[in-house]
Amino acid sequence: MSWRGSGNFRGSGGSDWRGKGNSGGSALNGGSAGGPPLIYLIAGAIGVGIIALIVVIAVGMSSGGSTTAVVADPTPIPVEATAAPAPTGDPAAAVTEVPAATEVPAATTAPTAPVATTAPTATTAPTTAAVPAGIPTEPYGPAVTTGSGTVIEIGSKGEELFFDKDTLEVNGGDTYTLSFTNNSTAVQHNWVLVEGDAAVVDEVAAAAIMNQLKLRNPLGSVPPAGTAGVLAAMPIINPGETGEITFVAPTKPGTYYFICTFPAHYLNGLQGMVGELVVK
Ligand SMILES: [Cu+2]
Repeated sequence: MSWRGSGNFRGSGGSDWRGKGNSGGSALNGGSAGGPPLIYLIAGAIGVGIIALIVVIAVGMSSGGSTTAVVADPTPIPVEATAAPAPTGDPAAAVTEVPAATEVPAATTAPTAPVATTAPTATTAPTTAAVPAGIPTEPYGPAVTTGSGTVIEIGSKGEELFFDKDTLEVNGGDTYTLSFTNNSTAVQHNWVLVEGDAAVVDEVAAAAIMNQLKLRNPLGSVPPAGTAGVLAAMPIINPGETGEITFVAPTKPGTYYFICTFPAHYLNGLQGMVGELVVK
C-alpha cells in the first residue's frame, strides 16, 4: 500500500517517465513492479538456456555425432566417391595402355610374316639351283636325237599308276617322236626307255629314286645321265602336261621296256608303270 502511496512518486515521476515506460515496454513496468528478482529470473533463465544449449551440443558431439556426424559423413563420402573415380581414371589409362601392348604383339606378328616370306624365297633358290645341278629339262640318253620322226602317242591311264598302252611297236633304226601326256590331275610321270632285262630295269628305277633323294626334289626322279641301260629318258612331266621325246629305235629286234621313274610308280619285277617296246 505504501507503494501505492508512492503514487505520488508516480505522480511526481512525471509523465516523461511513464512515457518512457510506454515506449520501453510493459516488462519494464512489470520490472518496476517485480523489481530485481525478475531480472535475475530472466538472467538465470538465459544462463540455464545457454548451459542447456552447451550440454546439448556437447552431448551431440560426443555421443551423437550422430546427427552432426551423419551430416558431415555424407559430405566426405561423396568426396571419397569422387576420389574413387579419380583412381578409376588411372586404371582406365592403364587399360588403355594394355591395348597398346596388344598392338605391339600384332607388330611382332608382322615381322614374322616377312620371315615366312624369306623362307619361300629360300625355297625358290634351292629349286633354281637344283635344276642346273641334276634335273633335266630336255630329253636325254644315247638314243635321243634331234628333229622329228614317226609320231607315237601314249599317256598315263587317268589317275591310275599305269600307262594307257602296254605295248608299242617300232621298226628298228627308225626315228620316232613319242608324245607322252600326263592324264593325271595330281601325280607326276615320265617315260624312260630301257635296254635290258627286269634286273636292269629295276636298277634304272632305283637310280631314279636315289637321284630324287639326292636332289631333294620330285623333278629329280629320273636316272642320272649315263645310267646303264637307259636308251632315252624324258624329264618329269607335271599333271595335265605333255612332253615329247624323239629317239632312234634300236636296230636289234627284240623286246625293250619303258617305265615311269617317279618313285613307286614302277615296281621291281616289271610291275606297275611299265610297258614293252617291241622292235621288229
Ligand atoms: Cu609315273
